[in-house]
Amino acid sequence: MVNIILFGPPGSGKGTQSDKIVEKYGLVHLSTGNLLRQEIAAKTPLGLEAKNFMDKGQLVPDEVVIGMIDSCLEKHAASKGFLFDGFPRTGAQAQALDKLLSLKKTGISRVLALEVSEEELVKRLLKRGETSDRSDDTNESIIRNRYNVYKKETEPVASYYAEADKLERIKGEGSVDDIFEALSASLEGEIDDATNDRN
Ligand code: B4P
Repeated sequence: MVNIILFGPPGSGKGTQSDKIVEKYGLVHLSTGNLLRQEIAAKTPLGLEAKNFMDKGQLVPDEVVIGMIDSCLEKHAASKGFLFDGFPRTGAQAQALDKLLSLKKTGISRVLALEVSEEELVKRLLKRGETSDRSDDTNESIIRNRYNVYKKETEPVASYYAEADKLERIKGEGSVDDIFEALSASLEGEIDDATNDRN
């Protein structure tokens, strides 16, 4: 299995690039943001709880997202691998992911971290907020809160993967296609390596 994490602050292009990566490499896309928004749309108890946190730009409690990931891994047990988008976002989530993957005799192959300045992130998300129905994208102070939560709770997770020599930083500003090319260049080596390892 090849398991990739796409890491980065809110608005860095994780969702945008994930769609292109899963199409090219045939990985299963696991976006905790999308899964939570599906729960909200279906008005499930989990969705109603999550909405309270997301609307304020806060993280949803670890046990909620870890449970969602666990059931998705089970559902797609026979897949070639996973692309984790927006997960893990805390140290506890990173450790839980390692445990879940090791139970399946696999692990994280590579973490690609998109780097974008705060001002560019705010600009992108406010622009998306003009046309999307995402309530967390319409208010600048909520967007800045998401960024502050990222700096405090999520960014330190990068060093967890850097210590394991799995982290690669990629410039996330420029055209979508150029950024995808940089991600692909990094991934092709990784996916080839993983395939060769099995041979
Ligand atoms: P997510 O759904 O993960 O959303 P996001 O961080 O806002 O990034 P997204 O992937 O949607 O945006 P993208 O960068 O592609 O999280 C939403 C909320 O869910 C979180 O705040 C949290 O409350 C909760 N949540 C999710 N996962 C969680 C977890 N694991 N634990 C706890 N809580 C969790 O794109 C942004 C915009 O930029 C788009 O409009 C796009 O078109 C544009 N864009 C992309 N690339 C561009 C480029 N190169 N140039 C210009 N614009 C670009």
